[in-house]
Amino acid sequence: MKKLSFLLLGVFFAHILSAQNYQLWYDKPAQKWTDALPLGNGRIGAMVFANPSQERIQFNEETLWTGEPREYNRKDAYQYLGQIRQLLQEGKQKEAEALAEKQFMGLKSNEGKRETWIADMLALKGISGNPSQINFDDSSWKTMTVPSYEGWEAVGYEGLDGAVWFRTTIDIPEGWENQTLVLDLNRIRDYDYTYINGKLIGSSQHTEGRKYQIPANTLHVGKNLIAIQVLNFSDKGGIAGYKDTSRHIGIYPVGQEDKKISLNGQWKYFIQSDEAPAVGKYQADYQPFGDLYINLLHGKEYQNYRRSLNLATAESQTEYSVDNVVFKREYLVSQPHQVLAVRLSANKAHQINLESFLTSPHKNYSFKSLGNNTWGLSVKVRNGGLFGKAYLQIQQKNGSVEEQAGKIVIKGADEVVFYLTAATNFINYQNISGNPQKRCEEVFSKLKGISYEQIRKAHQAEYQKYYKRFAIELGQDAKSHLPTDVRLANFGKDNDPSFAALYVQYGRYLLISASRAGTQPSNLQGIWNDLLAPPWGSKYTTNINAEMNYWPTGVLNLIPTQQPLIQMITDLYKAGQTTAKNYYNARGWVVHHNTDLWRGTAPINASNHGIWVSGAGWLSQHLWEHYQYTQDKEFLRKTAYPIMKSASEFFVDFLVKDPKTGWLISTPSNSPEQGGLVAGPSMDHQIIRELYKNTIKASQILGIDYAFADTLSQQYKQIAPNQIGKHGQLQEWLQDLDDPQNNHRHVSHLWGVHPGHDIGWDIDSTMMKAARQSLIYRGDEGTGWSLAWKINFWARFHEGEHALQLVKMLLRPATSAGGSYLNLFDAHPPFQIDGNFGGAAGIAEMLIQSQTDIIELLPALPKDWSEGKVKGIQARGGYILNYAWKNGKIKELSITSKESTTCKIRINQVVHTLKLQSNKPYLIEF
Ligand code: FUC
Repeated sequence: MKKLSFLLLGVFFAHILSAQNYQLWYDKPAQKWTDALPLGNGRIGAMVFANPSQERIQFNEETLWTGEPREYNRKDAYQYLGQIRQLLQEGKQKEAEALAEKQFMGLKSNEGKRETWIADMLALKGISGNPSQINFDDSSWKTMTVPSYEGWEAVGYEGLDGAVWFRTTIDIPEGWENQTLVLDLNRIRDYDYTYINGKLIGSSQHTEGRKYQIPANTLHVGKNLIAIQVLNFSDKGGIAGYKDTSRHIGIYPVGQEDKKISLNGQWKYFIQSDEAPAVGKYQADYQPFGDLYINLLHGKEYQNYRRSLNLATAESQTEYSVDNVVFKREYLVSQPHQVLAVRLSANKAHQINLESFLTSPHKNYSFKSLGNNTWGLSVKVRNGGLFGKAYLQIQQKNGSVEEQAGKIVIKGADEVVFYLTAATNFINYQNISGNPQKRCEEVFSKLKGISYEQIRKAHQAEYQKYYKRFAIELGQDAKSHLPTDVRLANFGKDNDPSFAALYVQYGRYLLISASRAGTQPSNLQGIWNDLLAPPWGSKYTTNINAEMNYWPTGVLNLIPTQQPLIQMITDLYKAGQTTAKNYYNARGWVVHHNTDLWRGTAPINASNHGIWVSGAGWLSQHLWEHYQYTQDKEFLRKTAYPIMKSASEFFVDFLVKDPKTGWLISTPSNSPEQGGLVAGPSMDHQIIRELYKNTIKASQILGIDYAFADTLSQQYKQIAPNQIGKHGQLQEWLQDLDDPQNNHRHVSHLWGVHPGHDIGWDIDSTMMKAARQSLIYRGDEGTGWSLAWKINFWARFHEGEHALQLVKMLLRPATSAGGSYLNLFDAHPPFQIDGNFGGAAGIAEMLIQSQTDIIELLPALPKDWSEGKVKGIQARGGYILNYAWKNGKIKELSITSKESTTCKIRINQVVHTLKLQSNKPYLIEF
């Protein structure tokens, strides 16, 4: 090793930044939402479909959710804690869960009057005649495709909850009249009243498994009428049939399913009511806002199509030609100017002719002109207190703008720029008295006299403040001439390391776009959501997903994007104190397995997985990590420590002594999200140990609270330790219950390997081996986020080839198993953004680790990545590193420390001790 001159190294790394031109690009427009390209400024999110004749930009404003500030906690839940614990200790899990379900869950939002509404629907309110009867005239009814597994949402009825009648006919063949027949409808959401030839033959309130025996003499040879009244209260509705769409719904003689006459097809339908009574919900859902449509009035045939997203500039672009005119669209969402901007231009004058309008999936919306080339979209969510406004303004060069039949019509323009902003009445989780109109007006008043180019420049400068902190190259960039969907399809078989580098930068891009200072944290879908009933409410799941979203922040040099998470933790620290008191009569704060915009902290969903007590412990780790990477003592003193201390106080009060082992255990709780309600899941103990360890260290650094730190040290030693079970595995539970066949997506008991550091090669290699064995039993397959987590585990085991195998599984085209959609959004499936962030962080974990007191360079490098460079990668302790490697060996390295210190670093298998001066790069060549 020799020291290198700064100049040389500068030259060496200079090109890595300039050469970085990571783009997602395609040679065809988006068909599906998950083909569209995402843009965002942390607050406004946009999905660009880029169809030549009809541009659709679906957009979000991150504070539009259902719900409103309300009480989420049961006041007296604590009274039942002792009984629940006792039942668990006696091995009566089901009884404990039943009691907890009744007395220990959070409070739901108000229910509507379901009985009255059902009675009205059954009495045929809102309908003339009786659709169940043969002689009913349905000639004016429309048709719908039946079944639709994803609900009538999937066939054009987004947001519909209510009562819908369906009618169809079936021809019964000769010989079936005397047989017992089965009507197989399988899944209907939620209730059905099913009639054949006017006679009620079945009704069920269970979603799954409808198979009705048809009474004799109900059907006759020839044409028969089937009429079904479906009542749906929330989420997906209608006749859903089978998930395996090759299985049809239909009728068959008992025992002869192979003779089934299919009922799949177009059915007549009529919406009797779209006002289903509200369903009580534990937590709220993130909502879509609206869609900007721009219909281009040019020929339909196009050539030379290309749409792209440039990660270095956070801009999307579409180009194509129609009748020898080249059309171009540029799109960005600006943080400094708080607008989505779309510029349309052409290479010939007067070519832009279009119609445009805003629309929304919310039932309650309106779109109207506000004068001065400005239009407004108003939306109001159905279940809750939030409403929003989006303002659209148009600037054009030449041509004319007018409004015709509710559409903006532009003729003969050379160039058109659309500016869109949006806001809601949300101020914070306790206050919804904001004025969205005023917020939109303020944004637009700041656009006066400013050109698109100025907005673009300011946008790039602001975005690049974050993006350019880090750069990466893996191998040669040999495949970027291929469209992204082709690279995705080939990644598993090709050696395309540069695609993994692009994926890292895409993860950083998504995080910057979803999480800027002053905004809400990235939720399950970042800020991108087109559904009124998104999967898992598109909220914050704290038993892995919310945390995974922020794994890249330290190592990939995006600390500023953590601010929204830190703000949410600060809110939860307040909200969670009430829950700690009401449920556990404990000091401190607690968060169970989910939270939402309203900072719900009480248990939700069901007692078998909703009562998981370690959310605050895990979230507190992010505060400590923030300090680790920044060495910001003010942050530690003012923000992190009080919250960490309070989280620790909760566990000091909450942990109980297990009468059998004498250890301190966490009870009641759960090992997410399996095994039911238990006493003492390993994950909890790992999280609590880590929390205590970090809180003790923080108190030492700050020189405060020694007595409290001492209490934590005493308890630390008594917490149930990690244990190795009979299969050589790390036990997931206090008892040796693990099933080696269990391939559940959660791998919670390995929390101590990653993201925690309760288990490690440096701590106890026997325990590390047991953890590795558990991961082998669990298998590689999993949902998107599970694959991403496993990259991180294999990196921590120092097994680069296995980690790469998981990278390849995450970067495979989405199927019913986890992977990636065409726009490289992570597929759980469905879309869930955590895998993008966990995957990017996992790749970083293969290139650097710093959870021990030695920084490890290239700890899990696979052979295919034998050459590469990183610039601006971070290590705990306040270090920023640039390094390059060839043949798997570090060649050049520069390391800068925030403080003057001595640092240990493993380079090419050798540990070096470096004396560093604050902010002075230390340069080495090998
Ligand atoms: C947990 C996971 C699911 C999903 C959901 C958002 O419930 O078990 O897989 O990620 O969160």
